[in-house]
Amino acid sequence: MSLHWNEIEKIAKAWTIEAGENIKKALENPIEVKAKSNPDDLVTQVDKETEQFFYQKIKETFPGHQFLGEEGVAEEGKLNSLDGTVWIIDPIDGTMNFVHQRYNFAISVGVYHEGVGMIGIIYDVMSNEMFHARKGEGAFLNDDELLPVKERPLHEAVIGVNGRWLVEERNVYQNPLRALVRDVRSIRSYGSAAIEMAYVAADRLDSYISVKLSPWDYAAALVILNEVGCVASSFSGETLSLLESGTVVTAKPQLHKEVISLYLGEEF
Ligand code: 2AM
Ligand code: CA
Repeated sequence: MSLHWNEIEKIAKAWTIEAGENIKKALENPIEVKAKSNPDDLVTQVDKETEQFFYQKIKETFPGHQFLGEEGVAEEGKLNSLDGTVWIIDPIDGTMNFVHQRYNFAISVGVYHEGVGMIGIIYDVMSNEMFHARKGEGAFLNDDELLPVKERPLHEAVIGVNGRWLVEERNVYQNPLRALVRDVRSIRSYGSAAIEMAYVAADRLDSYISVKLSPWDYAAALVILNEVGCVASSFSGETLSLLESGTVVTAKPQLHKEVISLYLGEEF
């Protein structure tokens, strides 16, 4: 069984590197950008081609596996169960960075078996940093093993959060988030949830918080975070769904408890 997952992990990493090379090549030409749900929600032909690349590879190599991707290229339509082995993929996490900066975006690949996270890969394409983990085998940044995380008190914590959530009037969490941002040492916003959660695992951030993420944003991150002893849940402390979007708080365990009990866990 463990050899099986070892093989799948090797294949998944090789495909991720190849997809990254294709994305770098695509950046040599103009990128065609379209808006999705709103004018700031962007998608490019590279997002779609990259998802298609993974979908084809998975269907050819593992015809019995299921597929969930942000751009919805799967011919079988929407995923509605986590039965068997499921690949959950964000072809480009941080599309706005991809378009505006040509930097700070990642390919995120999570592989789950009967709902349990087995493999997580977050590949920051331009910085050549691959964060990866296999269940029970530790987490790595390229060839270096990541250490189990050490706690830092809340007032010394640096957390990843998108500043928009602090000024968005319709966001019911605006006030508790503002209180949290006042109390921590500082905040950072990199524009790619996958990279920010990988940074929590690598101890570059103490926590990452978002009012809305989707399964493809965090599927890979959950596997990596778990291996270094970090915790992830919704703002009310529930396990994250792999089929629905929602609020997300990831952090070192003690900090996670404090953020939920003192700031985000109550109804406001
Ligand atoms: P994306 O680039 O794959 O869309 C930006 O703060 C982060 O939030 C990115 O990881 C982005 O992923 C994600 N994101 C942006 N809009 C989102 C939405 N409506 N639902 C879920 N995730 C979103
Ligand atoms: Ca995406």
